[in-house]
Amino acid sequence: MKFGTQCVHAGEASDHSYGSHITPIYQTSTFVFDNAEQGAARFAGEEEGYTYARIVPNTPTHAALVDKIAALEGAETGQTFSSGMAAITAVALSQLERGDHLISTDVVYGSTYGLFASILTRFGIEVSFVDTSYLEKVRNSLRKNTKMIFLETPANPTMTVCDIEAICEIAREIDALSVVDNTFATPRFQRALKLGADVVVHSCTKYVGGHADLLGGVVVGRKEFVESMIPVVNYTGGTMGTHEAWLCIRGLKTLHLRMEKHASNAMKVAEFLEGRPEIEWVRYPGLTSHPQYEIAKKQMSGFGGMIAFGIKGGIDAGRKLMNSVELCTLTVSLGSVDTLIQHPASMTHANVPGEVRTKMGITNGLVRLSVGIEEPEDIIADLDQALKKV
Ligand code: LCS
Repeated sequence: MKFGTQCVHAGEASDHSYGSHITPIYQTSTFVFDNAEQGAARFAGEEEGYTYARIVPNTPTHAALVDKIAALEGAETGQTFSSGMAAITAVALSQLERGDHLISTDVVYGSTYGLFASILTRFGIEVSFVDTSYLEKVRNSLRKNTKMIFLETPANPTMTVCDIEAICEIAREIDALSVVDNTFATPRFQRALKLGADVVVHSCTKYVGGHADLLGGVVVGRKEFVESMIPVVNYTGGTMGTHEAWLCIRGLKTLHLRMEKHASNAMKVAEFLEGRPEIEWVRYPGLTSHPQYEIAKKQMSGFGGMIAFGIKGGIDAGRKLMNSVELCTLTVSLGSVDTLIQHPASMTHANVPGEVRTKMGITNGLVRLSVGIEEPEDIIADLDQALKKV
């Protein structure tokens, strides 16, 4: 099946007891056993089936979502979580231990930075933040104990792109696990597993859900890898809500259509911004001016809906712009059907120390746009009227 058909059909689990067309919401915390022997067999892992909604495989609604997203990413299987951060935490806690070394893209979502820099290090895990857009910097940061390379591409919020195929090859050479946060690109535009990654993570809060009405996360990869996460999944309990799982299934049915519109709108908005005298620079992977345009073109089949830009006059001008938009919404998060604008240095990445932010290129003048699926003329008209007030 082609991608768009998979979005609509993959994983759908109609209920035979009543003949429901759509995958039902199994809004139950626990499952009834036919007899005591069956309960024991399920807990012993001798019989497949459901036991308790925190315990893998959670509920049939969760299982249907796993099947759908695994199909879209080309993975064997996966696991859902209560948020993107719960998903990343489970990957790290299940694979790393004291004395191991983690290499992470230096520009990552603020909470991912926080998890790696201030929580994993407390448990004796060494962490290096590396500008993964330079292969030699990745090679130079390898250690004997490097166990995982975590990539975020395009990176939040600078839109820096790194070469997934080349870095996963480096990871394979040293037997380290490669993990790609595919939240920005989605499987519509970037198939990280095909490019050689072992594991893909998503914040489902963004394009997977697609409507800014849920929190969720997912991890996909080989069956053996996903099974290796089960103790951490079951014992830490970052379980996705059943209603959220159902909303994600519903969201994914239109992922292909939404992503195509997000991307075509973003290209138009990026070109508009690049032509404006008030704007200092624009970073969108689809612009030839993007420093890693060639890599983006090689590994992405579309460039997504996220744009970063710098405005002349720095943060004061940026604040004026954000306070003057009328159609665009001033809020964090991303990947919703509506256009969102925010200031990473004081919002999504406020927890990253100032000097680290500056090194990452998250300047005080950087403004981030999550371009929605409205008509592009209206988004551009709103930015135009707001820029005139700056
Ligand atoms: N990975 C990326 C690339 C993200 O952008 C985010 C959240 C996460 C993981 C974590 O996902 P969550 O736990 O929120 O589901 N990014 C956000 C942002 O840029 N604004 O608000 C949240």
